[in-house]
Amino acid sequence: RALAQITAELVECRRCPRLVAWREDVAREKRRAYRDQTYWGRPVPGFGDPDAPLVIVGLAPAAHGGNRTGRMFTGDRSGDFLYAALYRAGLASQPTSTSRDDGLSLRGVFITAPCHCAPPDNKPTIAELAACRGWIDRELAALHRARVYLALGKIGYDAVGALARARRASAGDRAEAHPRLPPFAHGVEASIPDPRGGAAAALLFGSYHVSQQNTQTGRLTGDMFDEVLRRAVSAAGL
Ligand code: DU
Ligand code: SF4
Repeated sequence: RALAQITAELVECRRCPRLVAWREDVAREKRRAYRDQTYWGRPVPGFGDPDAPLVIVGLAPAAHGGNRTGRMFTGDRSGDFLYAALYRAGLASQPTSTSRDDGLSLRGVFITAPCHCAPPDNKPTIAELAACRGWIDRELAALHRARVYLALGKIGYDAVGALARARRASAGDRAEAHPRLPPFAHGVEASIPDPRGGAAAALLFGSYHVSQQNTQTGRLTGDMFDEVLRRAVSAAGL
């Protein structure tokens, strides 16, 4: 299967020296609460339904979340918020996500990120995002039914927009066929060229990121996220 092949190659990637050092340092030093666990400490593959029409695009794995468990949004507060919402929407088999073998499965949705390794301060550099772009590009290409994208935060939003533009450019499509990508905002919705290179347009939604910084301060509430998710789910025909 295409995704399994991508995963097998991705987890060996050592292209970004700063991120390789960080993901391995964090895995060695650990957080006290997790000191008995073996951290993943590698690139974190996308996760979910290979037949998904809806793709959620985050930012990067968290140092003690995905970088510990080896699965996107698993084992941290962002994941608690996200998977609870996916469960409410009927897309996740359970509301919690604690480890790679917790039995969670997704239906209709796939989750990935433009940066597959945990970055210091949750901030990949422009060069690291550029280096990692080939991986998400391949993942999307393997998601043969993907047509609606829900980006969590500006970086994921711009990354999907850039992939879509690159596909259009390589297809020789006319620029005026799609309006300029509107700036990122919570609840924004944009028609974009298919990031998978197909002829039909795709749809890109933006939401504030599900990080604690947003969910603990009330900048992003469960209701606000559910509302955008509901629109994306409906557009995806789920
Ligand atoms: O068992 P598998 O088909 O190789 O799937 C790998 C991985 O993906 C497993 O942890 C469940 C998840 N998954 C899912 O969430 N939804 C699907 O429809 C298929 C697989
Ligand atoms: Fe490789 Fe991406 Fe990790 Fe860089 S961020 S080392 S390109 S998987």
